[in-house]
Amino acid sequence: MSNTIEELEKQFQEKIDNEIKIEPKDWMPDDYRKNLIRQMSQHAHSEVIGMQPEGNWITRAPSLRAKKILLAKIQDEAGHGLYLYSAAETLGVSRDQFIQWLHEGKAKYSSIFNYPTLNWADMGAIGWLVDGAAIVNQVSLQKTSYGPYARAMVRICKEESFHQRQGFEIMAKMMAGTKEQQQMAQDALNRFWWPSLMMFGPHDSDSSRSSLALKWKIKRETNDTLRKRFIDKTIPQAEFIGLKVPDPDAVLQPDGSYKTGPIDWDEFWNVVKGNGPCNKQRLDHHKRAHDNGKWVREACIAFSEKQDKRKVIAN
Ligand code: FAQ
Repeated sequence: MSNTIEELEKQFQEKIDNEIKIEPKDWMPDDYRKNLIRQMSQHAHSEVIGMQPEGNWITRAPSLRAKKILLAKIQDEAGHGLYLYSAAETLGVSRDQFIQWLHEGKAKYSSIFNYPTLNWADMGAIGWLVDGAAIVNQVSLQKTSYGPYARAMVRICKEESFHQRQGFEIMAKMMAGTKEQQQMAQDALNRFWWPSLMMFGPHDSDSSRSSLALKWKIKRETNDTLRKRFIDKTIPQAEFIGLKVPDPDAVLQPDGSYKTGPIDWDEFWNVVKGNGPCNKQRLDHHKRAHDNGKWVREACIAFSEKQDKRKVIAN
């Protein structure tokens, strides 16, 4: 006798409550699948669009060493996008569909990548702050309830922590340099601090997706909890190399954590709605690259079909 929806939902929630991973062929509620498709594809798009602000600086890196490291880092981000698209495809949506939703503006990517990178210090700020924020979020997501997403996160976190350190190294080097280099580092922190805090999403009270995502353990911790963890880790790092976060209200409390000032949520929603400084540029660039890569995709498919035919003949 087949199970009723209520029974299936109950069994599903029991698995989640008992920390048993949900795998692609398992039964899952439609809304669980939809929420995962949305979050995982947005996460994948963020990794890929996130290559653009840094890609802009490969040809202008100040040394061969810096160029090699930046190239490797950006290549890693492409890999993260690929793991995440593959993991998201296990939910029954094709890669082409994900890209189409991105191009039509139906899928989002992280707000942070709509800010421009003006000079080399911004490479330091992105690695240190943006990858630093991404890690805090992704370490938590290693325990997400969907198996393929959790496993992708484990690998991504290992690489992301190297990225964070390379960014901090750039900032530390600049702070040990000339007055002008120190000013550039401080200016980069001033511009990227608040957008990095916005990466964690709206306050918990305004986070429409959180309650179901937490019940289903897609998200393991709230936006504000993760944001606070990032703030408490990062302010001492800034101070250690002589930088100051651009928040006049930031105060160290007796328990070792920081009280901070208000985030400009109007700016956040404006960027999320497509009106940030680089939204149009980022999406146009992605569309152009996708169109230019059409012949490569076609050639790959033609090659794999040819290989398949050869196998059939050989057998
Ligand atoms: N930007 O209800 P919530 C990286 C949207 S990876 C744009 O709180 P949720 C690596 C949200 O989609 C960075 N939109 O939503 C790297 C929702 O809209 P919707 C990416 C945002 O999903 C480094 C609405 O606001 N990481 O950086 C943002 O429960 C360097 C309401 O929000 C991930 O994607 C935002 N910041 O929580 C690469 C991690 N925040 O869809 C290159 C996985 C919120 O209903 C270089 N994602 N929104 O229309 C998550 O953990 C969650 O999706 C959150 C948002 C925490 C981002």
